[in-house]
Amino acid sequence: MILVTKTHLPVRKSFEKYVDRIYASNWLTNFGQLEQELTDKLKEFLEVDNLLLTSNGTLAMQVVYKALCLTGEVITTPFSFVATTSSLDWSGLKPIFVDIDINSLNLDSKLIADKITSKTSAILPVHVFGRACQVEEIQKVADANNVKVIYDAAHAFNVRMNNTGESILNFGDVSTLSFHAAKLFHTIEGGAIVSKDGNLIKECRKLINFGITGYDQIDGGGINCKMNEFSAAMGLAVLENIDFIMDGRAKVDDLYRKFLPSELIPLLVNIASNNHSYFPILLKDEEECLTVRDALIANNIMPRRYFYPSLDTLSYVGKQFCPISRNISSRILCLPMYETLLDTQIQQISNIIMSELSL
Ligand code: T4K
Repeated sequence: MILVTKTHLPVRKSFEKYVDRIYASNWLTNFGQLEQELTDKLKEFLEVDNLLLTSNGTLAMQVVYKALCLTGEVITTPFSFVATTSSLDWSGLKPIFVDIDINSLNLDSKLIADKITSKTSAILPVHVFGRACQVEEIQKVADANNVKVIYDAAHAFNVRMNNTGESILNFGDVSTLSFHAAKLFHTIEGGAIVSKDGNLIKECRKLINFGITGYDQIDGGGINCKMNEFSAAMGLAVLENIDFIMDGRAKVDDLYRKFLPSELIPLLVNIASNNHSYFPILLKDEEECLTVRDALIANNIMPRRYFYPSLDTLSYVGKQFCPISRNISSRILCLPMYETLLDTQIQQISNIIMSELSL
């Protein structure tokens, strides 16, 4: 079976060398030495000023909403994983959807201003599939309307601006990442909050540990979403192989582009690098999408409909309608993407797709 992705497992010895340190210290969670070491290594690797590890990417977002004291409405994209919307709902915030740009598949920055009201407290764009949003344009709208910008950067590990090499995580007020097992860099379950604002990260650090500020001091309402030491150990071991992972995925991406017609492959944005976190293809319509999917499944290949359904159709978001997102959602498929996918497998997947197309 070829699944849409395959967790990168470092060789056991590499993981065990960190696990041995956990056994030696008898310290399993609550800001341990490996959590600190991974924080430092990720800050250095990603070239960001402040980074706080969390237990997953969803709670990272919810902690940020709380730290920024968001209220009312948050403008966001309907084309994402459900956590982008559900995290708002869990925090008592109303998602207001703005449709996506057909090329980047990200929130269309030109449509944001029209949806801002007196209740809007923030904009929550997603760098979907690791493709950078129009960060400058979004910031202009946010500044003009005095609202915060939180990037759901769950897919955007090590994405950098083409002109400066700067991390995409440095834009907006804050970015959140997911380090789930299905991500190119992972800590089993995990996530991170990144911001240039050290005070915001300090506030988030308090919030992820129940609001505890000292031995017998609690300041405000917090939650528990710290990263444990076993997750940090996995992250440290995976980070040792990050070049292999990223180079391998770039080669898979190149081969798909060689075997598949460019009409199937959504345009890449050109302002930032591609981290090859996903390989989406766009079929003519939903019927063709399902035909291709079923043909792949019949051959034990499991692509995924990332992201279907369009989030503006969720039952709990009220009546909202984003036609471009609905259209894209109905005909997109993410093909298997991971560094150890074989050339022969990429060829086989491409052949099956080609045989089902009416090009
Ligand atoms: N924002 C965005 C834009 C996101 O995409 C996500 C998560 C979040 C926020 C929230 O972050 P977290 O709270 O999750 O940290 C998966 C992931 O669970 C989820 O993290 C991810 N996005 C989403 C896009 O994909 P599913 O339901 O597709 O997972 P699942 O179990 O079907 O796994 C997908 C594939 O990954 C499998 O076919 C094979 C591979 N896999 C998976 C697991 C669990 C492995 O090889 N090993 C594994 O252990 O959601």
